[in-house]
Amino acid sequence: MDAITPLSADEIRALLREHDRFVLTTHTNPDGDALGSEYALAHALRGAGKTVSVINCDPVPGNLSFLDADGLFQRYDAAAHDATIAGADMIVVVDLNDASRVRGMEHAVRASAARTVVIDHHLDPQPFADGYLIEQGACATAEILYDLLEAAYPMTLEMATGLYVGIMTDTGSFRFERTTPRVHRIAAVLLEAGVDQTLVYRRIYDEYSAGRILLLGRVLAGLELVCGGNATLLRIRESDFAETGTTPEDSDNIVNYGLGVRGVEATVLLTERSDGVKLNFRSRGTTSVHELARSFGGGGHRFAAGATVHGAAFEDVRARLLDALAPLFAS
Ligand SMILES: [Mn+2]
Repeated sequence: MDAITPLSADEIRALLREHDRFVLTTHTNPDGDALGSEYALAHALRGAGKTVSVINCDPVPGNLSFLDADGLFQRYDAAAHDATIAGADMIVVVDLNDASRVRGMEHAVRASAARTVVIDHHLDPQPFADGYLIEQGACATAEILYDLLEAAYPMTLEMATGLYVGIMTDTGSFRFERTTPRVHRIAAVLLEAGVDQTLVYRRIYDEYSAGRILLLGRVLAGLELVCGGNATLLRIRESDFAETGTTPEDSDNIVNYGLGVRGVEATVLLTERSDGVKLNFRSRGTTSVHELARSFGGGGHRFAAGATVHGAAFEDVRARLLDALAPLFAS
């Protein structure tokens, strides 16, 4: 498969109707949009009498575990799940467009004869699926799913909760650039369906472990102003996780603190991992960081992107990063 075949929302709705045994999956380190989208789609399909397995390569982070109260999300294990993936008649991949981002599951997804469809809002889709519904202007995959599902399935509280989680988290709680009037109208429909917005926010952002707050303190203490005050760097060393009793999933969202400095247009969080350095890029909305992420082998969106540099030393990556950042603010 070497081309991207676009599918319309109507075509996807027809495929969802015609198939019976579904596997849903999403990217490594799943976030609120990834898991909320899976949650909403799984409940819509189950409500329509379909068999649905949600299988991800990584576990559900603690702050989103309220979506997993009924054990919906399964962590991929070849022995347990390859038969399910092979026996599915449709695979829906949400919030990613590159098969390598399902990591160890990639071979099973590619080997399955199931119809494989991608629903996503990232740039640079890679050919691996049978069809793609990609809207790069959508604030979240959950926004695309709302359009796909709302006319075809009764909006249950579970569906509305999943979609709200996806939209709330991917818009930075309704503040990022693509939070259009329409996104607020969708949110209104989801609240009318019974979503408790106070509870959802609290569970995701106000119930961190003490270790996470200690980790945040270390990151903030290490903030560096670079590029003449136009950018910041944040860092997490591997020892920071051990010493605060946290894991990499506890660093979700910390990157955004790098933009909270007057005059700063872009920020990068460097996270030291056992196999290299992970980079998270954020921009306030004028300077694109997408090409920068691509130059480190990653990708994402114009103003929010990521990359992982494998097998490289922390200080070397930092030096390369400073060289790559400088031209963005040269004029
Ligand atoms: Mn997303």
